[in-house]
Amino acid sequence: MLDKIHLMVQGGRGGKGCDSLYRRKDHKTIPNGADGGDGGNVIFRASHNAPGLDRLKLKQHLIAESGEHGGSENKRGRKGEDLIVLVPLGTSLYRRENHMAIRDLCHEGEEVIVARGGRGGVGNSGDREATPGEEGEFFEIDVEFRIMADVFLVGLPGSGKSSLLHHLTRAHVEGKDYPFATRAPVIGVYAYDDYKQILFCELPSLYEGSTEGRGLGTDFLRHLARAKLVVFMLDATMKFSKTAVEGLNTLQRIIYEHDTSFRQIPSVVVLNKIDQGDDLGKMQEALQGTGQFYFLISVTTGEGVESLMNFIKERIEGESHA
Ligand SMILES: Nc1nc2c(ncn2[C@@H]2O[C@H](COP(=O)(O)OP(=O)(O)OP(=O)(O)O)[C@@H](O)[C@H]2O)c(=O)[nH]1
Ligand SMILES: [Mg+2]
Repeated sequence: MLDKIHLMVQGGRGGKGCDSLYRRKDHKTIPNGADGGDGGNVIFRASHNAPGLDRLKLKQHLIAESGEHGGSENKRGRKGEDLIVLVPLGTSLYRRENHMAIRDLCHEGEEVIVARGGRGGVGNSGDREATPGEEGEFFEIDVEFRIMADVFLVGLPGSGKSSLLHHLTRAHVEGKDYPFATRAPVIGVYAYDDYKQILFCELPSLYEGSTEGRGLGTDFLRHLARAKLVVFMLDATMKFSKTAVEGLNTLQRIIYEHDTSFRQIPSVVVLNKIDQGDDLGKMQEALQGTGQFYFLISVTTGEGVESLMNFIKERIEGESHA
């Protein structure tokens, strides 16, 4: 899935004002040229039905319709149609020249004018001087999509993120018996109490080498920007870290180095596969020492999962009432 693209957007050109004279029977000339129509605006609108950014990428230059030229006999030019560009919820727009944010579009129907159409020219009626229409605004913009989910699963390779996601949401992922099986973010919806839901997102795995571009890199971490809660997934069988705390430190270092503001996101530590781990008492003690909320679970046996979910529900519900 492509989630960062560069586009050129341009408002429609304003229609020309008309320069026209009407000769009356008494030979007096009367100017009767009308104004041109304004050019259309380029508007970005968030929609659940929007295609991915891949589709927009195919059309790199988006231009709204021009206004019609003014006519004689005071016939005003029609305004150009606005060009409405549908983008998925979670899209952010930036001016390319200075990377200034234009707007985050996070709610259905939310919209912003990105390039205004040019004003239509003035016609000569009423003895004004006829003018051409103005050009529409032109901007180069960066369009970035970040997944809108409540809870992000961030973890060591093979720690059981896909297994947990599938267990909770029936998302179309499966635990795989090899690491780095999840190569792109996966979303699942956890539904409870008839009408409530929590959106989960599994991100590809991180480990020591990720920041050197090994494994799957760290680009996908920008999706965390709108996370309400991060779950740090560790593996009690210690395949990718010597101890639980070392694994946690690795994960935290990588995401906080990626963006220091991620430190503000509430988090919880989950040590999975306790059905297979040795020396759980020691691990628990070490985790206790980090001052983090933590849960010991096994997705395979279901142990601890309910307590974890009660914690998550409380957190997310608290967040939405805040
Ligand atoms: N014993 C045991 N095995 C588990 C548990 N949870 C997951 N597994 C197994 O661990 C392996 C990896 O699980 P995944 O869910 O694919 O792990 P992941 O974190 O999504 O891994 P990647 O995304 O591929 O890096 C699979 O073979 C799972 O069946 C558990 O609680 N206990
Ligand atoms: Mg996975």
